[in-house]
Formats: sequence, structure tokens, C-alpha cells
Amino acid sequence: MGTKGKVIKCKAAIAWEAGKPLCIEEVEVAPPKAHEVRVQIIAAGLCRSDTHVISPKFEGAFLPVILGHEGAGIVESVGPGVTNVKPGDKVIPLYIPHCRKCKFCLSPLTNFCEKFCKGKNPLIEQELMEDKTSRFTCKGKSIYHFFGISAFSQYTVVKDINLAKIDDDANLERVCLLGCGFSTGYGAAINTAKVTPGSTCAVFGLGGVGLSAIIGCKTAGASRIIAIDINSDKFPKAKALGATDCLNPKELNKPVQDVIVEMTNGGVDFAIDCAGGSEVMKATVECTTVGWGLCTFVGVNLADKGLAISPMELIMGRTLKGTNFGGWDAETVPKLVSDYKNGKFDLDALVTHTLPFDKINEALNLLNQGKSIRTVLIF
Ligand code: PAD
Ligand code: ZN
Repeated sequence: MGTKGKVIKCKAAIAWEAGKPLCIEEVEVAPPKAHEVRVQIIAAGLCRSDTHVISPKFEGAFLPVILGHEGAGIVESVGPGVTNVKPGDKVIPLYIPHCRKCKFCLSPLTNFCEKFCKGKNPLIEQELMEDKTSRFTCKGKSIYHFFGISAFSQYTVVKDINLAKIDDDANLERVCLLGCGFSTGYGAAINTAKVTPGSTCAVFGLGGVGLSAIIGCKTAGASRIIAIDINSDKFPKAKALGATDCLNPKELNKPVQDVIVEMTNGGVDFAIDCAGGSEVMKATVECTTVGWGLCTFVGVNLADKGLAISPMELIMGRTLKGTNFGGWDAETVPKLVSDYKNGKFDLDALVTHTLPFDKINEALNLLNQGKSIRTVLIF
């Protein structure tokens, strides 16, 4: 009488068109094929990256689509050949696959996988399964997957290599944030930048990703953490999580990087951009000290042409780095779950709202109005 091998009808949020609210619809979710897993989503956070694809500014989106890439759930059934998870296991789907065989998976230098590196824009990769078909249909139409995850559905199908199996007692309403926002910001600080004890740091953009970067800087032992946002409402939380100073570029009478350079006797050791866009990237570079300043880029700004930089910035000893998903993969995310359970970091502070899944448009409005850090949707 189980659902294994059968089509499941359930609710999902579909983006039919760019710039329009999502629609909660009944969808059919096909059973998993070889090396695929059908997952019942229990909780999912809403990340800024979900909104990029349905922005009218974004070109090349695959629509209609089921968004969502920060989810956690329970395996409902597995297709032939799946050995890493079984029905009933708790899992976090990851948008960076981990085949464990390719040159990237075998290298300690990256969390990438060959399957992730083929395309140019990860925002529109993994829109279909390996056989180039979708497992979702709605009203007779095939619906695209998103980031290989599509967490905004009560049931989804993902590849086995996109799953991290986590502890049975993990709190899915919190560890869903390890699927993107927390891991990205925290990992940007501790894995990519490798922030050092006693260092000075600047973090631009205080959403879920930037606040997590602040947690990472503090965990790494930074002595000064300067938090920057154009929305001063974000400052109390940044301070509570470890920021020592907060700056709003709109309230300064000179560029924020000049103010930071003055405050820090020549610039910070580490700067992390969690907002995106050429203006912030430029400030991120220019607020670091000559000699050894290290900039890490995380933020994505679609309408922006990117950074034009003078070679002198680098000749003077600065380093530029970027990160996708903070350096974590399917092998290391379960360890992050254990660290959370052991109290190494707190995720509650990032969750400003909890809403039933069908209120997803309310969650989008809260994010767009700068009123939320993370809304966790409960399915
Ligand atoms: P968010 O929208 O919750 O937070 C972004 C914050 O940046 C907001 O508080 C804004 O007010 C602030 N901001 C905007 N413009 C500026 C500016 N000029 N100067 C200072 N602050 C500014 O987003 P989020 O925290 O969910 O995500 C942050 C970015 O990171 C976003 O671009 C997202 O797409 C990207 C991201 N990247 C990865 C990755 O792996 N590289 C993963 C997840 C998210
Ligand atoms: Zn994300």
C-alpha cells in the first residue's frame, strides 16, 4: 500500500512566469529512476538565490520551475543502484553534487564535482535529471527542477550524489539552513578565507549568508568584525552574532572602504562580500590591507556587469577568492549537522520567521522588503 514505485500527487510552489507570485499547485511526482531518490521535504528556507531566477532581469531561466534549494527531508523511496541512503533516512539535498570519483571530488582543494562544473551558470544548471527529463508534471505540463533540488514541493526527486545523509535526531526545521545560507557564509569565513585568530574582518551584506559569515569570523577568533549593510535594521542581529562595528554606506559622507581603512589603520585582513554587485565588490577589495588582504566573493547580483579592477590592487599583495556553498560537500555537511547538535553554532538567530509552506509568497515579500533573514517553510 506504500507509495514506492507510484506517482505521488502533492503540493508544490510553481513559478510559471518571471516576476509573478508563485502558485501552489497539485503536481505529480514520478518515482525515482536509477541513482535517483524521492524525498519528502519537511522544512525549507528561502534564500536570495531562489529569487534571482524568477527576476525579470534574469536571462535564460528555465520556466515553469519548482524553486527551493535549502531544504531537509526524509527519503521516501530510492531508485535502482542507490546505496548511500534508504527509505526513512533524514537527508539534506545539496546543489553541488559529489560523485566521489572525478578530479574535483578527489581533490581537497575544492567542493566541486565534474557534474557541477560543465555549465557556465550554476543558477540554471541541473534543471533536468540525468536522462534530460523532469520528474514533475502539473496540468499535463513538464515542470523544470531547480539546482537539482526543487525543495518547494512536498515531494521531490534528486540524484543520489546530491544528497547528504544526516543523523536521525537532526532537527530538520533548523538544519535545512545547512543546505545553503548558513553553510555558505560560515564556510566562506572558515574554509575559503580561513580567517585567523586575532584578525580584522569586514562582512558586506547582512542577510542569512552575511550573518553566517560573521558567525564564521567569530568562531575563527577574529578580534574585530565590521558589518556593512545599506539596511540598518540588520545591525542589532549582526552585533548579537559577533560584529564589533556596523556601518551603513548610505549614512557616510565618504566611500565605506575609506572609512574602514581609517578605522583599521590601513585596511582589514579579510573582507567577505555577501551582497553582490560591482560597487560592493570594489569596496570589498579596497577595504583590505595591502600586503596580505584577502577578499572572498559570495554575493551574486544579476543586473551587474561585475568588477573592473586595476592590477595594482593585486600587485600590492591582495588576494581575490570566491566560493560556492562555502567549500562544503556531501561528506562534510553531515559533520556540520553534528557540530550544530553539539552547540558549536546557533541557527535560531537566523530564523526570523516560520510559516506554513503555502504562505511562500509571504516569505518572498518579507525577504524582498528586507524584513526577514531566513523564513523556514514547514511542509
Ligand atoms: P539577502 O537578500 O537576505 O541579504 C543581502 C543583504 O545585502 C541585505 O541585507 C541587503 O540589504 C544587503 N545589501 C544590498 N546591497 C548592498 C550594498 N550595496 N552594500 C551593503 N549591503 C547591501 O541575501 P542572502 O543572505 O540570502 O544572500 C546573499 C547573497 O549571496 C545573494 O547575492 C545570494 O544570491 C548569494 C549566495 N551565494 C551563494 C554562493 O554559494 N556563492 C550561496 C547562497 C547565496
Ligand atoms: Zn542559496
